Amino acid sequence: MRRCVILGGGGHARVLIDSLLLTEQVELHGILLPDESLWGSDVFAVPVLGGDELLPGLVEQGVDSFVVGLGSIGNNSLRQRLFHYGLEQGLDILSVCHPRAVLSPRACYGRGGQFLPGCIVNAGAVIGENVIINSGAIIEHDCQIGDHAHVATGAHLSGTVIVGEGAHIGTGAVVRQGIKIGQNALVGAGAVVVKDVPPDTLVIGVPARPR
Ligand code: JB2
Repeated sequence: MRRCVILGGGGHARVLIDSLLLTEQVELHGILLPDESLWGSDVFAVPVLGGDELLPGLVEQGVDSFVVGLGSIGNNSLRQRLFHYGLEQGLDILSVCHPRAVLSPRACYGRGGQFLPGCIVNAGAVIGENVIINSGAIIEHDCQIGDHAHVATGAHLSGTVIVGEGAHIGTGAVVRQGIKIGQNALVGAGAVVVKDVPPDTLVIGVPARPR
């Protein structure tokens, strides 16, 4: 059985722990986070051990894997940094797949993907590394989702949408088929995207426009 630490212990980590406990294939050794006032507490009985600096010592104690436990709404750079930090310690990054996620066997999945309750990834999709497909999100056929991107709760991507590395698709957003969302772009909650979104651009509204 894998022995895993979770980096982060807030709202997103609570959902991940729930999924991991349902699969029963991982021993959750502990949580690392920077807020000293929470050290010694727990999340669903998983102990908060201390800060990220503990990680090399935990590896010596037999921890072999990690999960990036933050949602980092609107800015995926911290998730990206923690992904590389864990790998640099020699750990494997675990994927998290809720038993009620629907994942096509004819899609491709990078390391560390997180597939939360009720999400759908359809045939031919290509999902990068360290991607979050949050609860109820739909990734239609042949979409491409770049590394470190986050498709938030209930967002719907129609077929053949391309999402760039580090982009964030907000809660309940809808993206028309064939649209390209640039690297590190941010699509606001509830937006309806009918035109390509350039890199590093925030779009909001219906239809979505740059702000
Ligand atoms: O450098 C760090 C670090 N910075 C913040 N290293 C580690 N290991 N952890 C870090 N954190 C921790 O991330 C904080 O101490 C806290 O435990 C957690 C952030 O929690 P928060 O609840 O603020 O955000 P979240 O990213 O877990 O969840 C947000 O995004 C989800 C997608 C929430 O808005 C959720 O409602 C949402 N579903």
